[in-house]
Amino acid sequence: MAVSGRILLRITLFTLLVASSIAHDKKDHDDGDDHKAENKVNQGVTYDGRSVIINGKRELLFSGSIHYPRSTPDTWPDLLTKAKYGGLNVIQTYVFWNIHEPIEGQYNFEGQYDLVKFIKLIGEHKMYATLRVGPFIQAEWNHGGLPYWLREVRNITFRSDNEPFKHYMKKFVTMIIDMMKKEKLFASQGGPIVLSQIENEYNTIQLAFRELGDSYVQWAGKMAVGLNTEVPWIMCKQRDAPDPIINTCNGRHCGDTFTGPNRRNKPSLWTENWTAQYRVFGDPPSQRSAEDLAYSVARFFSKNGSLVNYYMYHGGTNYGRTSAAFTTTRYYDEAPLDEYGLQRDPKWGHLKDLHKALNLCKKALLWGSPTVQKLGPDQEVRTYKQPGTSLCAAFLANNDTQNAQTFHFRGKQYRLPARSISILPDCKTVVYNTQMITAQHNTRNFVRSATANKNFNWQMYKEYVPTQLGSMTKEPMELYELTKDTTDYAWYTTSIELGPRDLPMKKEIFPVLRVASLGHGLLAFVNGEYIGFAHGSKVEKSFVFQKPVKLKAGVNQITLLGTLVGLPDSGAYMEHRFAGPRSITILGLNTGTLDLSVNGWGHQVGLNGEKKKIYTEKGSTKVEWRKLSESPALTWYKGYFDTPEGNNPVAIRMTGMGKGMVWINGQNIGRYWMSYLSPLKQPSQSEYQIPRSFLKPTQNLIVILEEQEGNPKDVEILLVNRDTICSYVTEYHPPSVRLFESKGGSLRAKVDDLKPKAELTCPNHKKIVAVEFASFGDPFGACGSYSLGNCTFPVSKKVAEKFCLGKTSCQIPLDAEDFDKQNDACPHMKKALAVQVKCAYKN
Ligand SMILES: *[C@@H]1O[C@H](CO)[C@@H](O)[C@H](O)[C@H]1NC(C)=O
Ligand SMILES: *[C@@H]1O[C@H](CO)[C@@H](O)[C@H](O)[C@H]1NC(C)=O
Ligand SMILES: *[C@@H]1O[C@H](CO)[C@@H](O)[C@H](O)[C@H]1NC(C)=O
Ligand SMILES: *[C@@H]1O[C@H](CO)[C@@H](O)[C@H](O)[C@H]1NC(C)=O
Ligand SMILES: CC(=O)N[C@H]1CO[C@H](CO)[C@@H](O)[C@@H]1O
Repeated sequence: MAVSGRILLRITLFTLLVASSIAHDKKDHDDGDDHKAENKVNQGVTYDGRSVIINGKRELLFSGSIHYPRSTPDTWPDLLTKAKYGGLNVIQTYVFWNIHEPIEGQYNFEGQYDLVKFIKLIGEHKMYATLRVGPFIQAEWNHGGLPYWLREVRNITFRSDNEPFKHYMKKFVTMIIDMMKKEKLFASQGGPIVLSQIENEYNTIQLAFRELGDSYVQWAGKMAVGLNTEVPWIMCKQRDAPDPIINTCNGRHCGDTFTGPNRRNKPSLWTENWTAQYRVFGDPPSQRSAEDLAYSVARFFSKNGSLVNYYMYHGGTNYGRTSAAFTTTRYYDEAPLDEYGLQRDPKWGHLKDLHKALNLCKKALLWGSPTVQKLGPDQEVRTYKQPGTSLCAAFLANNDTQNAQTFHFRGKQYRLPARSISILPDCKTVVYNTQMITAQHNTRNFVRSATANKNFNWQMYKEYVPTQLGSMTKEPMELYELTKDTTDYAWYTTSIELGPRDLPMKKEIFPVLRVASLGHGLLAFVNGEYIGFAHGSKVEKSFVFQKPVKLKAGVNQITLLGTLVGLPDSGAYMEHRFAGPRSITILGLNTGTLDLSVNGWGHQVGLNGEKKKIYTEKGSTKVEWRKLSESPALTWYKGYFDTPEGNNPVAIRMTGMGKGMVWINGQNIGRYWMSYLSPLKQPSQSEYQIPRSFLKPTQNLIVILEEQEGNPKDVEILLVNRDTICSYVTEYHPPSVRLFESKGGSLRAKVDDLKPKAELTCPNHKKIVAVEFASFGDPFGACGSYSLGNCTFPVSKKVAEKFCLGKTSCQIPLDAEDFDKQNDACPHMKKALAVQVKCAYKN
């Protein structure tokens, strides 16, 4: 141990930690993370200006958001294992009030909603948990997590100093905290929960409530602290978080945008670091590169940060009707674990390496003192040193977005790519650069299942379109209030009597039906006949439907189907949002414009198919299904399929469909929307996850409700894998951080290992069955689509095959003799090696 006696005196408090983490270092090999959280916490949790303190020790916390209702319980252990292996020691989740208490006083904590089981599993995986109770959570979740019934409480104003709201908020928060305490889940009781959050990004709406906003924050803080959890509370995006609550940062670049804790004795914590951007229907895919994410996190930790949380680490799926208005069913698919729970590389691997690099700096970071030195207009070095010891860690930052830069630091020269940070856990050795990925890459494949697509035997049932309904009011009723979040659909009917002289004379001129709606979508029918569909968007929920219609002399029935795609989840006064048809007129009649807005409207909540639950085996017998023929609007389709072969995740691609919902064996897998194209002229989401736990071996019932004129004949069931893996490494690359160990502040690694090499590992112990591409020279492109550059060693593929074929994991050193260096076609060029292989189970 290289720690001198003098330091031991200075830091007696921390010697235990130094000793224990060195003990950890010894056994670390491949996953080498020296921060295996000992989840047995018995001295509780506190904090100081540097970090959260668990069991009396400062900690670097690498946290990821995984939301229990966005995956099925059978997959939780796998997700948590992958998170832990990715170097996380904390899992953060919201608590979703509206699924737990859908009807006032009626609770549901079963299955996917089993919060206690999820938190316990986090503990069993030896990780900590952050519980974001909210109870307002936003989270692109239906109604931001607030139950619909809360809207109907007299005189309620959400999220303000309002007695009815405070009453229900306190009641729910207290119930959740009591439930956690009863199960001994707080760290103070030996459980995994080390932090809890009250409210959520309140600063963004606080001004709207003036002094009632300020007093609400004070009240919420006091109420939370009064629950005596003995672990710290946090408020994200809350400058004025009352003591002792820690204000934390949410955003993309908290290292540069966060103004810091509001007290010197509070640590700098980053509770939401967006791993991408959530998607709404109509959006193109979202990207956030592994390099950019790594840069922001390295920056934050170089500036006193001690906790980062990836929002999301696994996004998962918004099953059923759980997503907020217009949000896609897939959630943060671009996270380190994709929608299907598969490792998205290089994001997953590059962050794993980053965590390892930061952990190698842990002692210097947590007990050293920081200095900053400018080395140029866009270059600086941040160093953490403990005087009189060898502890020293440095972060070299090149903020020039265009050019690589050369640094001189402590007598050595370092070259940094544009906009990158290098991490030197001993102030000498670069073990990681945010821009140079040594982790492998992969691409996702959707493969048509051989078993499942054999014979769906599709049948159809056309939903009944009512023309005259009771429950009359003068004006059409507001749609949220009408549906009360029990369905996405409500019918509106009215009728008008026209004389022959009201109608246009010429045959080819039609009157126009015009409906101004507050959202979200609308189907119009005249005399039972489908006229068309229109919808709003996330940004502008209201829209105008306008279509020529055939009217007849006599009584005409106008029928509208108002549709919703989730309640809103953000902003002030959420209880005062409205949707549905507002102003209905018929233009182009001889008598002029006819206003039907106060014509007297009948209503019906929900579709007949929903009422009869025809998406279940039992309910499906209650209507008469026909053979697939034409595809009219608003039709149900029913078929059967056998469970896809193997054990890869399963998806359904909704080719040929418009908009609607899918049920598998009676369970709603979410809303699909193929007809809403992104600016790339493609659906925002074409594949929809089918959890394996919803399936039985054969004869799975699939029921689709299609609102538009889709036809399911081209729908297909797919198996999802990431079995195409790649490596791209240059001669500039730092050695893989995974090879290093730390011994009391100094680094250790085998010298042989320090040379750059391509490293590949198949998922799930599969084997490399083919080398699909290999070039040592100047290859370019991305995993799945590499191309040869101007210079390549012809033996590249043979070399890759020699090192990798038949193996689960392989390494190809860039200086391998097999490359036949005598015949170097481009001797003066710094070269790269790109390899792409295919993994499979070998029989
Ligand atoms: C609702 O608010 C109004 C105006 O503030 C007040 O007069 C009334 O008593 C309140 N009703 C209830 C049930 O609290
Ligand atoms: C980090 O903490 C040190 C010591 O408390 C302080 O002097 C310094 O300003 C902090 N740096 C940043 C970027 O917050
Ligand atoms: C890098 O540039 C950004 C944007 O100009 C700035 O906010 C940040 O402080 C800079 N960081 C460094 C290390 O110079
Ligand atoms: C190949 O060489 C040409 C001419 O020097 C150059 O323009 C091109 O960018 C090079 N291609 C690659 C992939 O480096
Ligand atoms: C940019 C971004 O993704 N922002 C999202 C971060 O996560 C919260 C979830 O609480 C969303 O509300 C933000 O829109």
